[in-house]
Amino acid sequence: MPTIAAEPYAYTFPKGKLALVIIDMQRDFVEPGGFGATLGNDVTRLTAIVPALQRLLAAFRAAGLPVIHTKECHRPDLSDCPPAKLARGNPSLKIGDAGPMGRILVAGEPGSEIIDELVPIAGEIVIEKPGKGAFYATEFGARLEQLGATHLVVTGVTTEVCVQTTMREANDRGYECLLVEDCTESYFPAFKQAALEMIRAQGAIVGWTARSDAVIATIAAR
Ligand code: C5J
Repeated sequence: MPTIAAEPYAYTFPKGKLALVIIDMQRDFVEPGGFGATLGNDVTRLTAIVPALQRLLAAFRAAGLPVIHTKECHRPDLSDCPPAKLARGNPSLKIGDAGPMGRILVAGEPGSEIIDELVPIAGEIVIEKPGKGAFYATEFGARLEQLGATHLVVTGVTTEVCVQTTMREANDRGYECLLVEDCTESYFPAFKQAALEMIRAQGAIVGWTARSDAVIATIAAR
């Protein structure tokens, strides 16, 4: 089986079972004026991963492997946004309010779109999710089953929120997950580091972590 150098030990996957999952690389999280910024975060931290993520995405595309993008966003009438989520954090602009990139975290608005550098191409799956985890109230699980994917290379933002939640949901459903260290980022460096360590602790209790170069080397050699 193909093997990727990873922590806490080598990650193996059967051919034809691997998919790339890119979590929430949306303008609302990485650009000023979006959801991340309204919560008081320094969003510029997140763009550092874009070049590595572009290289990883290109490797999956070149190998003809499936790619799934997710977007955290809500219906325009906010019927899928729990009142608790709407009120949480006392943000300067709430979900659904008009901001510089359209209504905050609402599907179809410019802020909800994936950044230009990583924009999905024809054939790639895009999942709109109302929660932090990609499985909750979406067709993500069904699409993975259709693809026959059992092994997920997970990337995106933010490490300790939507990325980690999705990995935990996937892990409980029996998926083997690998988090790409230089293709995920947090507004809080300490939270990213803690999430990486939590995931791979106790013999990969949630999953593995690896650098993008190691993933690309294995994908390209298949
Ligand atoms: C957050 C996410 N942080 N994509 N969403 O609210 O991690």
